[in-house]
Amino acid sequence: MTRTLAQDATVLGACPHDCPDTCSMLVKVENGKVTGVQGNPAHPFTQGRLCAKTSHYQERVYHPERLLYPMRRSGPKGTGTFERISWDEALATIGERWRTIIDTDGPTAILPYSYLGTQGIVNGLTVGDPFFNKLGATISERTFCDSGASTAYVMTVGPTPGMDPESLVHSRFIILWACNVLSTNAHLWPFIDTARRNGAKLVVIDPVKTGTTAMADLHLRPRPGTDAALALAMIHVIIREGRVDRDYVDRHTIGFDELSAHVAAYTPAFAAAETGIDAEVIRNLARDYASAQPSAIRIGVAIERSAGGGQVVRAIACLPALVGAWRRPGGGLLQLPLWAFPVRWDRLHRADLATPGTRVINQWKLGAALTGGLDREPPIRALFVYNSNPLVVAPDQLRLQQGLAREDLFTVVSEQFMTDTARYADLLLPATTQVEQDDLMFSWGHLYLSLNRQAVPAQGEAISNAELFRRLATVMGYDDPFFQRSDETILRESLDWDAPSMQGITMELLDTQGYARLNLPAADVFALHADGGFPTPSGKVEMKASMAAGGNFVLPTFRQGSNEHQDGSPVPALPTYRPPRESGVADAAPGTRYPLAMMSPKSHSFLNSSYGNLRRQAVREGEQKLFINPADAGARGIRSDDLVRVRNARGAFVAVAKVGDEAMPGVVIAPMGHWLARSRAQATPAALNPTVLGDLGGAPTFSDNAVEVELV
Ligand SMILES: Nc1nc2c(c(=O)[nH]1)N[C@H]1C(S)=C(S)[C@@H](COP(=O)(O)OP(=O)(O)OC[C@H]3O[C@@H](n4cnc5c(=O)[nH]c(N)nc54)[C@H](O)[C@@H]3O)O[C@H]1N2
Ligand SMILES: Nc1nc2c(c(=O)[nH]1)N[C@H]1C(S)=C(S)[C@@H](COP(=O)(O)OP(=O)(O)OC[C@H]3O[C@@H](n4cnc5c(=O)[nH]c(N)nc54)[C@H](O)[C@@H]3O)O[C@H]1N2
Ligand SMILES: [Mo]
Repeated sequence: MTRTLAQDATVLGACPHDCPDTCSMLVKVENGKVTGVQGNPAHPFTQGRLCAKTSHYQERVYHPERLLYPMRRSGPKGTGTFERISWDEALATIGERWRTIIDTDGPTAILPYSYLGTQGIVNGLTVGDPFFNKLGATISERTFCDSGASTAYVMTVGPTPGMDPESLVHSRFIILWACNVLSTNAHLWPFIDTARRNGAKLVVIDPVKTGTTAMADLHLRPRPGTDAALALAMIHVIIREGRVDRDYVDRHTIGFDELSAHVAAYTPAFAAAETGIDAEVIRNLARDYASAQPSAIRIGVAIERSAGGGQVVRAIACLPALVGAWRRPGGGLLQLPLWAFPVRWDRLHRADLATPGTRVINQWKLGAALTGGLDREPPIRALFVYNSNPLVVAPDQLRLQQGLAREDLFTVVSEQFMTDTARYADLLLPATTQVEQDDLMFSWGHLYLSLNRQAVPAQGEAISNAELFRRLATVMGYDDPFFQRSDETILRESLDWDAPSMQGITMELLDTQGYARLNLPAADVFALHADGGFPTPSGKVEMKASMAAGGNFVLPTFRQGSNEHQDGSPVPALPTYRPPRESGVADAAPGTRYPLAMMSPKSHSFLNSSYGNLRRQAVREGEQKLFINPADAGARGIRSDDLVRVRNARGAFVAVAKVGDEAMPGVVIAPMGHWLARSRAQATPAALNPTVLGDLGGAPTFSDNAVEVELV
């Protein structure tokens, strides 16, 4: 179906970004151009507001540096010199180069690389999967975000939406655990605020002082990656002091007796030694959390970013059942309500098109994969990047730069902008923004589907990701009509419209309202597990995880995965503390003995590395900063605004020091998202980040990173 685009209109849209809030947007079109966007006031979660990233989305759309035409490299790799070519030439070149590579090295010499530049069902995570599965390319294992936490969560409570975030208004006690809500999940804040005004207590557990921690009644600052010790000590106290909801535990959990014996060693004193938080504070936290019902825990994605990050979530996921928090609206654990959406990932991803046994490379290992470091045949000869900017978001930046600079590597990048990664492309393909395409959005932070309608024609010769893969399929001669499905068909086929959660939702409703709440209980009565019914093998909360039985468990979702990210150590059936690998540990792994722990959390005005090149946001963020505690700064003769070099064995970058108590002693913070091309020493915090994966789900260990800092 082709729609005529109005010259003047307000079009119902949805934010495309990889963020829990998935805002419903009103896109104002005047004379055929977007002149402004605003949050949809009718949307119960967006509530009429957009954020520091997207409130002027038109500046992204009409930015003078938008990539608008296919281009071919005309200078050395990395310099960003390109000349315009036609789409026909670009596609023919790709076809030719790929066929030659397939003839000599086989299709696994081609590596796709993508993540969530846009999150839509049509153009997002899985858009290229059927094509690359059919091609027989190496499978790129995407464990960028929350796959460690998700694995742990599913092992414990199953793939349940758990809580409705809107039901937080009913909570009496809220713990935000490794979650910087005011920056990364801002539209959740009004619900927390309402709860607080109703008398709820807010605890934030974060090593860093942030805008969010400033709002807390209690801010606890554990050393990064020691959270499991804290959670296990809470369990210890709750059990030892008889604060368990016995009835709930007896009826809806398995493994309580084993857990009870297991946590004997996890005393508050033990946790105090590991986390640096006073034992009495830990006892009181456990008491208040248990007694103030309903109590809620919101975990951030950052919770998974250390060697034992998966086990942190295993321990935390046991807590709500222990105290019976699931009984009432406003109680339980809030992770990813994404599990509520009946998306037909199998249909989108088409694993059935892949040859069984196809090589898998984890995305965190791109630097090694391109430089022969994985020692696997055939070497990667072609890289195809879309929806991602690995040079800034992936670790091992130095090696990655070397790999991308390889003259014999044929790199294609589909982008909206000349990102750091794009500068290394042989061919650049222009991509549309959200106002130039249709898409359907699920959410990982609330329970509404949103429909995004194209508002204006595509700029220049930019095309959507879905169109890109239709064209590539034609070039490669794939005549299965599946590869030519229209956006509208993909959109309609991607949901299970017969699912109970979709009852009452139609395309027509989405088209007129822009969004629709899944057919689930209203927030006021949302207590899915008041009477158990967890989607685990036992139907209960598995404190002792049956899915750990084989010593290995891989999340069965849309995330392409393999077993290869497991580090070989068995997955313990009971939540078990695993100390950080590098940060703050005396017996750290060899080559990792640096005195300070570095974290690189999200920046308020950037969306991962997106918006790093937009003036409004770049001005707000300023230069790359490094927050450092006065004790650590003093010992190194560093004062605020001094330039410092942050280094470890993997690399170094330069930042402006900010001395203060935002950072706790022994911990430094380098917010992520700044672009390499705008950095001082051609490096960003990713240069220091380890490629070591966490204990579950191939999670990154970016909060488990030891460094040294010195004056430049
Ligand atoms: N403004 C903005 N919003 C975003 C994004 C963005 O880039 N910018 N990115 C989006 C994406 S992709 C994601 S995944 C989410 C992430 O959302 P969050 O998980 O909230 O993001 P972070 O800022 O990485 O981390 C949150 C907090 O966790 C703390 N933290 C880090 N490691 C640990 C630890 O080991 N223990 C504890 N207790 N705390 C720790 C950090 O200090 C930080 O303040 O945000 C989304 N929203
Ligand atoms: N140091 C550090 N590193 C991290 C994290 C961290 O907290 N610290 N967080 C990790 C996490 S949680 C995540 S989710 C990842 C995020 O990693 P990515 O998903 O790679 O995030 P972005 O940096 O936003 O890069 C997305 C790119 O896609 C482009 N894009 C947007 N829309 C489209 C489109 O429609 N088509 C095409 N072809 N391109 C498009 C954007 O211009 C942008 O350059 O980063 C991870 N890396
Ligand atoms: Mo993420």
